[in-house]
Amino acid sequence: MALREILHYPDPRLRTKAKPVVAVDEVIRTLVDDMFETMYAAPGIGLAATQINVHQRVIVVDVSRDQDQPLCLINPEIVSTEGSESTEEGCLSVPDVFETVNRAEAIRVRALDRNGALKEFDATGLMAVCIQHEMDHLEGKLFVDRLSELKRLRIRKKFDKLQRRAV
Ligand code: GNR
Ligand code: NI
Repeated sequence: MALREILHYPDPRLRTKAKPVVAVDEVIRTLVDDMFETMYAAPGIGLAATQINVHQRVIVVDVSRDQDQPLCLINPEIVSTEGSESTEEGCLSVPDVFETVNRAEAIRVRALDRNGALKEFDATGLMAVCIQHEMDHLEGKLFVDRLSELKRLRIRKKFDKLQRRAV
């Protein structure tokens, strides 16, 4: 297992659209293991492969309090949604920014597991929020894209400033 480096906003690689996984093989299982290690170390409740510069449709999630309920979703799809809810979100790729985002309240998800078996299940609460947040990453989308123009500009300025200071 290995820790992988997490890309930070406004890195243009975070804008890459991920490709479907063609075969759930040992290479993918190693990727999944590394993603869990990286997510738990951060620590975070979810991670998309996009964030470690791997542009394949793989996400990992663990919203349990004790961080002992790992969930790996390969080629995830949202087959239906219900309601809407606002939750304060953060992102490992956008450090120290927390803003309220509106998303579907309940979702039905279809995905392959780490053995390549097709699963379908319902998610609500933080699990639903996190899966939608991770699936956005696979499209090259960040939670800041879902904020008002004013808030997004403010965040962009802050990171541009930080980056200028780093050079
Ligand atoms: O660790 C994370 N916490 C979080 C909190 C509220 C809504 C979404 C998230 S996901 C985030 C980890 C991350 O950036 N995943 O892409
Ligand atoms: Ni994120």
